[in-house]
Amino acid sequence: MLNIKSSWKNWQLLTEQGRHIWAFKPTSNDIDAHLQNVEQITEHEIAQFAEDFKFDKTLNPNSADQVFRHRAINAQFKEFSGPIPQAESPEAQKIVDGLVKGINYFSALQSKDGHWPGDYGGPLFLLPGILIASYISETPFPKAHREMMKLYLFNHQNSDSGWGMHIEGDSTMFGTVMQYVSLRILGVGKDDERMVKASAWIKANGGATGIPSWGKFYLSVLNLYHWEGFNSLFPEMWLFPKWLPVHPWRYWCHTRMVYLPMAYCYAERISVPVNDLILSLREELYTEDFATIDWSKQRNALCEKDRYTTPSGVLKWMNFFTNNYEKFAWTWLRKKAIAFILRYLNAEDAQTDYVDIGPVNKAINSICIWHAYGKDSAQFKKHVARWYDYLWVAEDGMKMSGYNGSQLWDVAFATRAMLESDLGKLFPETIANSYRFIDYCQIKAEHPTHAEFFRHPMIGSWPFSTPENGWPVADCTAEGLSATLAIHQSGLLTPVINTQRIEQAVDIILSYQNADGGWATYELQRAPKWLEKLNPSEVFADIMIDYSWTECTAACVIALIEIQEIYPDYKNDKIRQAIIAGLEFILKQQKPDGSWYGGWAVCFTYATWFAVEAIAKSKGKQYIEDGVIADSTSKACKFLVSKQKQDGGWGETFESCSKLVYTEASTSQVVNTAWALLALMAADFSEKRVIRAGTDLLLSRQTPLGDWPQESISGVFNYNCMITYANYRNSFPIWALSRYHRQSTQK
Ligand code: LAN
Repeated sequence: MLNIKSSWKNWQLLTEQGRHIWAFKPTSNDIDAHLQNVEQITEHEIAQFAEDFKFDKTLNPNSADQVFRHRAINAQFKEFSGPIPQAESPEAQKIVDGLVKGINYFSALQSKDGHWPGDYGGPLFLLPGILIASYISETPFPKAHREMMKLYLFNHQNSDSGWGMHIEGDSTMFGTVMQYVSLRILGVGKDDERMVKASAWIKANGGATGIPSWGKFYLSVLNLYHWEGFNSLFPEMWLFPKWLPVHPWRYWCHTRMVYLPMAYCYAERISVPVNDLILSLREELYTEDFATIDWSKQRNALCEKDRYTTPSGVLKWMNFFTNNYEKFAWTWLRKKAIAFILRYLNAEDAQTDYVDIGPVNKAINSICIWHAYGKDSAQFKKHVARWYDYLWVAEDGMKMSGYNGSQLWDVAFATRAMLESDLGKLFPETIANSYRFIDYCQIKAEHPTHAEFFRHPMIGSWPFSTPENGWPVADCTAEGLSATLAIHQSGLLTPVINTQRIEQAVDIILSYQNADGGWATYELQRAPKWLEKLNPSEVFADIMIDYSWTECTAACVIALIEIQEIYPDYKNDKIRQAIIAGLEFILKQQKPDGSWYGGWAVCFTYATWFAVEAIAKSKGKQYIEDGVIADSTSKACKFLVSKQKQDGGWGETFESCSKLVYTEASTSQVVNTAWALLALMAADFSEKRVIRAGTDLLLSRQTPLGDWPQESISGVFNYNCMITYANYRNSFPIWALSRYHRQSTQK
């Protein structure tokens, strides 16, 4: 049906309870069995890769997940066979047809275990990390993988020959040096024309001494930079008393879990032995002779193209102290710190079944574990097996995902989107599969080492990806709960998630509320905001503590309001208070122009949808005054209407996130359009033609099978790095159409 290039057929996605592994010509569908086999590949097949993974970044740097989707569609797609409900008018019928087609198409992408696999690439500093881990440990990826990685890296080279932090970004020193080194590790020669130009880009921009600190870290491990030129990570800080506001247990968990293994590598001054490749790279990356570089002067050197935040005076002062401390660090104290860090690393690996919290600590933990226990250790082998969980194949090659997937998150949105109108009930099998997955993902036990290593309680919570990852997230719990309630309310199946489990989820959500009334991501805000002054990364903002966010708060408030509707007797007062404080937090975040800034997707349309959804849902329930609700939502609608494009749609670029001002895309984007529409409909916006223009745009972009095109990148983290959410192009248009259908048939 869909045209599949021959190499695309050879790459198959194996899935098991949310875990995904891309396998080249697998002989078995069993993931563990497959990982035992070294893939065989011929020269001819390699040559074919170059043909089949040709990708033109200048058309759109975002791949459309065709390798996965085309196979799934050809294998599983069936035209909708049931009778399509008849609407009252031809105009209404168009919505019904588009919606049924959209859900039918999306259902064909669902895997047997109930989730929606999808591309979660975008950042360009992740694959280099895992390649460096494989290089230092002499554990190369199979040839087929290596070839695909090369293609990916070259496919994302910008026209100025450099690379960005992420696929849509302008070239930076971080992006360029990391991809350059990765390609050299993968065996590309320095004389390859593309490499010659990339090396020239690096030198023209001052050379690799100006790479940001995370790059300085990786280069030091590779012996391409000197640890002396790296600000001390002061490993002893892990031995601080817990009450100190600067103790790292208080950091945002991602920051904590990245600086932990970095501190181990720093304390051990890990670096690969010099060899021909390293010697050559030392010449390819710098404008001056490597031997004469004054390393201590490079600690704060930074290429201006990379700068996003500027280190504070407090941080500089602290660096002065810790860098000097290195000169006379007490051996016994350092040993004690290293021992603690290693125990913590092992605990994180065990708690996550070696998935780890994310792609960065996954790579660096692998390096530490290899260093501590060796290549043949059971621990290191378990790490290696999980490297594959993070790899993804699309028509632009093989990339590293920003997580081990977005499984639970996507299932929750897809399910809620489908069930928003009655038409979702035409797909009972899809819903039943989703429910099985949601049931499977809810976390049912604490880890034995949970309290010792600063973990927030998690029984009853949902993670973003899979239960193995095992890091509960506040808003993922809320989405998991809302999806569960939507399924229970649909009456399509007999509930297995019982009242006790629902109450556990509610309790977890309550336990996550911050003193400011908002909800953060994985944990409570554990330290004051001034800790941000110690942010050592020049490329990310607001990473030191877990902040309350509009979207996370809105998701939690929405789930709690639903709980009050369905389980009015459960902790009624407490939940009521939580909802009120949450709503007040959201109202406080509204900008004078009526919009909200979104921290986890692009951008104002995303957070405005979440906020309006929560506020509008509270209408008539006496949590806050109805007048306040009306003011806020009408301002939000005014904002959205002011951003509607001529063609009826909305479109934002990623620069909305990094620049903090609404930045209009040149064309409408289906995902932004869907968010804007969901907000307007939630607010019951009276000018229906505004809404109809938006739904018409969605329908006009729908493909004959029921898909939508992959347009610009939708996700973001830490303001400055973008991330792909491949399933958003289906779940949100479906959701917007469902809501339109529901509202127009209700009245
Ligand atoms: C995610 C993905 C999901 C996201 C939402 C649930 C959407 C959000 O509402 C809360 C925050 C959360 C859980 C989130 C946090 C940061 C993550 C984990 C990511 C964007 C995926 C990748 C990113 C992680 C930090 C990437 C590694 C980079 C570092 C700077 C460590």
